[in-house]
Amino acid sequence: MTAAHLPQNFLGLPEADATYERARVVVLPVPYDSTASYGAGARFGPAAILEASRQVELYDDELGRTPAEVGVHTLAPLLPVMSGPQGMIDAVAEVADRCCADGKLPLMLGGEHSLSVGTVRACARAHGRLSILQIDAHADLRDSYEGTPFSHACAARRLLDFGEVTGVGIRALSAEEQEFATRTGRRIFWARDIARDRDDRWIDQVVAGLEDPVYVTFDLDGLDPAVIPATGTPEPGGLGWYQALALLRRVGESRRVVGCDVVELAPAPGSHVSDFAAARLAYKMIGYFAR
Ligand SMILES: [Mn+2]
Repeated sequence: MTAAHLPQNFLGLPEADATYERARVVVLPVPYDSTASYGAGARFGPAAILEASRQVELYDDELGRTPAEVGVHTLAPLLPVMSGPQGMIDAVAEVADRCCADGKLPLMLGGEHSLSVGTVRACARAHGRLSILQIDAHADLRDSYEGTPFSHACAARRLLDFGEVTGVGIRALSAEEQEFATRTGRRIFWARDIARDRDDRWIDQVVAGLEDPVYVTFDLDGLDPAVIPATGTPEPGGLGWYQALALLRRVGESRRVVGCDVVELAPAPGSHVSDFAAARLAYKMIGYFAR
């Protein structure tokens, strides 16, 4: 059997086990990166994650169960909207609206970070004001960037319309973003502070500041690039693999997560390290959030 004949869904599940009707989680691949400012290629992220996900072990040794049993359906990749990022965000929101209305947990695979505005908007419409947890190297608090308020560099600023945003792993921002963050009292857990916190007390502090319902947006550059080197705008430092998992697990155990995303994988030819880690992370999120 060639790759083309294997199921194209997340985790390569048999189609009968991956129907929309019985799924608790709906995976929404969005291959789009029109506002990328440095390394483009996030448009290839969803396909790389889906491909790598076939190699992910379905049994989770940490949780002692098989998270895929909650039902995981994968939608067809969303076609790019040529009118620009705002139109693309609207298209994401429309699909995510349906998932929320049907009681599903949407898991969006980007694609650039601006797409999170679409899933967050849908989750806020369905569930009310959100606590948004943003794992990211970048504050993404610019009001506008390269002529558009819907750039990836403005993602967190746009998310503020739908609830409080807590940034984790942040280690790159402009003076204007710093000023805005200080003036408006943004909750930011700096990567440099997390690195010095040997007891991981920051995790308690992050979770304490989150109120139900919660949305988790995971920009992969929030992780140390030693874990996932293939992102459009890598930054040294950042969360280790087990630090990230510990945070996500605690959030899932103590809060109600209504939606999530994994964005900004820009696959590097010749290496599957990042693709596989991103797929594994997305499956970990299913295990922690969809119970
Ligand atoms: Mn980022």
